[in-house]
Amino acid sequence: MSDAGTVNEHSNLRPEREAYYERMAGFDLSPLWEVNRRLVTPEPVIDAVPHLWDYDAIRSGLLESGDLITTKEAQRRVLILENPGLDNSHRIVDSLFAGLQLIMPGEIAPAHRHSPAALRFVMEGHGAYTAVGGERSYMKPGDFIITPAWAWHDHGHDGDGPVVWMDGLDIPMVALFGPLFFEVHAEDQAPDTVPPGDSQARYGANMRPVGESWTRLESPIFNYPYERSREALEQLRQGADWDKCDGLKMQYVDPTTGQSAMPTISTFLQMLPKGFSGETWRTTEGVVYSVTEGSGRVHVTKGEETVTMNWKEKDIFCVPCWMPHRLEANEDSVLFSYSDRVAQQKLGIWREIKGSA
Ligand code: 1HN
Repeated sequence: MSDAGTVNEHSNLRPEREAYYERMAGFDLSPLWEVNRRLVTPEPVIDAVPHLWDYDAIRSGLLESGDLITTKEAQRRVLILENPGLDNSHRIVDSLFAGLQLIMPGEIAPAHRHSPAALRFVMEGHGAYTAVGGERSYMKPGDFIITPAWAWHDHGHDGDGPVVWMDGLDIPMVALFGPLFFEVHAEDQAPDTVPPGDSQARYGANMRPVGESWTRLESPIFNYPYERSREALEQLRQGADWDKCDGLKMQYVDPTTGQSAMPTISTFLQMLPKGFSGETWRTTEGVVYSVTEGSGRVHVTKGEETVTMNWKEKDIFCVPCWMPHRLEANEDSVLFSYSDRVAQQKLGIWREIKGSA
């Protein structure tokens, strides 16, 4: 691999080289030495920008979609969170999709399955359920729910008032490799084959059935209720040694392995105490934050520029790959987040720098 210096030294050969490149292009070949600096950059070059979606500002527009299209017609009534730097490519950060989904009382979002995996994080409302792999689970604000790749799932709502959740999917990762598959179920609702609460009872009580060897890639728990995760944070804060960047940050895990609850998406819940002023952190993962409680600020540096985004309950914001950022909290705050950390770790490419180093 020659470097740019070598190219310059022989710049008198420019016309011959250009002619050569053109000839080789005819054979679908191109010279690495002309593109290597752009192909493998010394540091990440990221088009995605840090951005915040103000829930109060978008909520009425989201609810309006309920009058414009039914869940039956839409299949899923979702507004996609488009990163302003990524050209409407349906990504919130390079590797992840995010959307806000609305379901109204009496509606059914019909059963289907797809190769991308999904997570739900419930924003508001009561009475909606999701059925995953034949088991129904009612969704409450703050609950984190997994829909594994290629699992049948449908949603319904037999309560009152709108229910909204955030959808997080690994669509861009799957699209990069190619194997996007989608299939609609013959019936609107896949048959209930497992009694509600079954997976919690089997795997969510610090026990597991004897004699079973689990072979799935994702956690057998598919609903992580907020009240339990929140209670854990509340208990831990008593003796917490707060992380200087993250406050008190917990990762959702598969109880049978201790590994990430999902194979491609890492998921976290963290508490920042009132007055928290975090140190700078940078990581190669793209992160999506959803504010569960409280308010504060995040300062994110992209290139020469630092932006400050003020967040409050239900806002969603993203921090793309390798952008130094730090969190501050005005009051006791809780943040849910998801990222591509576990996928990067499996590929051996994940990095982080914590503190001012
Ligand atoms: C999907 O199936 C759901 O099942 C939500 O609720 C968002 C975004 C893209 C493709 C499929 C759902 C989706 C999706």
